[in-house]
Amino acid sequence: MWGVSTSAQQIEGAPREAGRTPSTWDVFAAEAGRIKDGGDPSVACDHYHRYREDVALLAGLGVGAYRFSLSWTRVHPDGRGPVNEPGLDFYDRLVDELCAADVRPVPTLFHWDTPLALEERGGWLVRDTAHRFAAYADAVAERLGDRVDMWITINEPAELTLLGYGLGEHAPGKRLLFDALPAAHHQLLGHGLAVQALRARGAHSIGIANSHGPTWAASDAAADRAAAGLYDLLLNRLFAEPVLLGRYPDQGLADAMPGPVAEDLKIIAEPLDWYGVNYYQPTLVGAPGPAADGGSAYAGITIPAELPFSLKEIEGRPRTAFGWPVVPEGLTELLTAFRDRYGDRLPPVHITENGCSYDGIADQARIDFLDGHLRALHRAMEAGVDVRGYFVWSLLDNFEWAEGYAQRFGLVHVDYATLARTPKDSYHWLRDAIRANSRARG
Ligand code: IFM
Repeated sequence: MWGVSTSAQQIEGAPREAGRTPSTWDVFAAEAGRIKDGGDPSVACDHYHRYREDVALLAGLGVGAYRFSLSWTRVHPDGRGPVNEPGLDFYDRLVDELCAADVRPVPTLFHWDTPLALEERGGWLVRDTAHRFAAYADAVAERLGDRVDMWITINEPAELTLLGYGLGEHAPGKRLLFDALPAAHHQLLGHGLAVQALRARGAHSIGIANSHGPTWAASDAAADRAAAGLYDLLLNRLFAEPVLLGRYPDQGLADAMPGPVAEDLKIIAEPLDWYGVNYYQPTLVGAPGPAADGGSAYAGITIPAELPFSLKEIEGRPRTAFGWPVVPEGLTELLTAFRDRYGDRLPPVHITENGCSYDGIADQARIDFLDGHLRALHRAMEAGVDVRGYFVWSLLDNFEWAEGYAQRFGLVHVDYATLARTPKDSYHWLRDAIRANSRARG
């Protein structure tokens, strides 16, 4: 399955249309100094009004599937019932348009934009949010379930936990360090409850989109290897193992979680039809430096010295405009490691995100990136990993969170002054690759 991905907060704009209320990101972006260059998502790509043009771009690209997310506050402006039908109408129209263009709609229910009304009551630090999320999943499935058969519950709970609640670099801007762990548990619980809600509405293709990457030790020294193991625990195993194995990878982590954890894990481990992996890069990890260093800087984010690891630059690789190293073979390594780690507990895999930021419409560097990663994916498949789909991040240049509009991940260029869309060279390259691949497969 070939697809592309986007998310509501990053492309839609129209923050007050049809009864929508603010999300955590609307409020966070309005605070001085939070977003590079002072950008905010209030217009973004204006996809809310231009979705027909964007669906035509999808059809022209020839993808079979489109992964988008719903803005929870369009559906539940107060974070709870009753449903705001005019808000849900937008997704009804979008799904109709996709079906008419023969593009399979693949909605993600939650991609970081928590309703402000829920954040004010504790957000993902409190258990109630998981139950509110399940009620929202039920409402969406009731309306769209006649045309949608493939669902994603949540996107990258690791990033929301680490960047949003741990380090305060993303909304909701809390700097709780390890006290952020309950946010991970409640997102995972919300995921499990949403799987139950979707299945009760007849859904039969459900997955999660977790971000994963190999973690490499900066050296063979025991302290570096221990730090890399800890980072692997926090980025990969903390989010994969509850879902795939029904347990936390480490008793210390389980003990840090609130509520009836053993009972919750049974819900979190509801069997999935497939497992979504978002892959961008490996991480090179070392022991923490001296506190006087003030921590390590990584992709624009400062890892405080009090955390038990430091992140290092991977040298000798091409870099994206974001400064991220380009390491396609990390995708092969990651997928084969997951297969070895989880065996038959790992369902078929979809790559739910992979992509890069580069400037320009003549974007040969993006073509090289995609080409390299598709070859790496192919090698994982040859090694026996059951991969069913590949979704490029992203269809459009868009609001890249704390980076504002500085990082362009799109196959389609967006002129933010005029909102004109211009397909880049990579769009045409991918269209041809999809065509050739479909012919090869008959
Ligand atoms: O833009 C983000 C997306 O929202 C989540 N995954 C990573 C992308 C690039 O940073």
